[in-house]
Amino acid sequence: MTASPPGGPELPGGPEPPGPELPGPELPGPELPGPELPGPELASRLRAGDLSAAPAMLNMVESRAGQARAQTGALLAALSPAALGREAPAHIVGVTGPPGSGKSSLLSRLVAVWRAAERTVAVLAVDPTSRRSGGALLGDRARIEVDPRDRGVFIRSAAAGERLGGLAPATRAAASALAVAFDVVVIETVGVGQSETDVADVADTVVVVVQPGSGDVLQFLKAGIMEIPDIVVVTKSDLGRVASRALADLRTALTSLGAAGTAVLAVSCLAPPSGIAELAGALDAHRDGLDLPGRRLRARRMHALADFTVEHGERGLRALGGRREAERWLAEQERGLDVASLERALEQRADARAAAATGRTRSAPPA
Ligand SMILES: Nc1nc2c(ncn2[C@@H]2O[C@H](COP(=O)(O)OP(=O)(O)OP(=O)(O)O)[C@@H](O)[C@H]2O)c(=O)[nH]1
Ligand SMILES: [Mg+2]
Repeated sequence: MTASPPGGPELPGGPEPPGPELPGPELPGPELPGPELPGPELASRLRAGDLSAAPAMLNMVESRAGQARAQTGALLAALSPAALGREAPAHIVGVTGPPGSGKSSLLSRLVAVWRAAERTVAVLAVDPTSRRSGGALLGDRARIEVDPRDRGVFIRSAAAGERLGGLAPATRAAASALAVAFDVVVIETVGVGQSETDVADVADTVVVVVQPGSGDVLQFLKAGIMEIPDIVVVTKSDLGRVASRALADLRTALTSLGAAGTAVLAVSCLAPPSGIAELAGALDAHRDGLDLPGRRLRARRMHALADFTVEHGERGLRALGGRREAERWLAEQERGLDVASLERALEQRADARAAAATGRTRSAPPA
């Protein structure tokens, strides 16, 4: 008899690939897809709740190779609500906030609460270190800490999108695929403003994290730069008065904006942590009160538009009559369409509009 792997619980579902795949090093996936490429195969493993399909799925959606992109389309189609017969069951949570506000520290604590409740968790941390924004000062940045033997947690750094703090299409695809297999899917992004809007396209619940003494969020809220978050968290409440002051200011601001119902919570992640269970409760409460199909439908449409924009650029958007017009048109499309079908529909519309415009110029030369 051979020794069993240390701490490795037996997983159903056939031979396991060698090596512990969860949570894995926080490195971007290799450019070349692995042998597991076929999207439908990965989709059925995720549908069966096989969490070990997550790394291969991530590698596939992050690959820019043509074959991988086609397989990603097939994966998303196989995991669409039309194919599943329902929305993917996970709670997709977006966690966003300025660099160093304490997002990763908070997630370490939240993941522990979720795991204690036996909920499986996937975290996509959009890593801005290679980008202009920086992030917490090097060395001051906390990693999300989890038990490396725990196969119920999957943590991966995702590539940042083109825009500062924005979401790459791969992150949207990964989040919707992970939502089929995991109980909670978290997207951590740095920034407030654009990234908050992007993450709101994807997440069921958006948490904006601020640290005491930073007025950014207050200003963004008042200036209307930021949409009203679903939940605001003031971190580092161990700092005392400055934290309770931030909490009170945010509550006042939200009330004056007619959003008194938005939960504002204080947490501390220093041992012993505080406010974490309350936050987990507020997240559940938000999710319970949500029009989930409506939110996910919007997410798929925004995902298709993001993919289209990456593919065809600003010129493509202009062919659609601009972003607003594209969103308006998408809102009229059939509810059951998956992301790839929506993207194809956008492409056809852009082509048709471009052809019509050319026709007009030909038949009506300028006077
Ligand atoms: N006093 C105190 N410090 C904290 C708390 N939470 C986080 N910190 C510290 O704040 C710094 C930044 O924390 P992170 O969790 O890395 O913040 P982040 O928002 O994920 O940072 P980026 O990902 O770089 O944007 C670290 O030095 C943490 O130790 C807290 O509750 N209290
Ligand atoms: Mg972080």
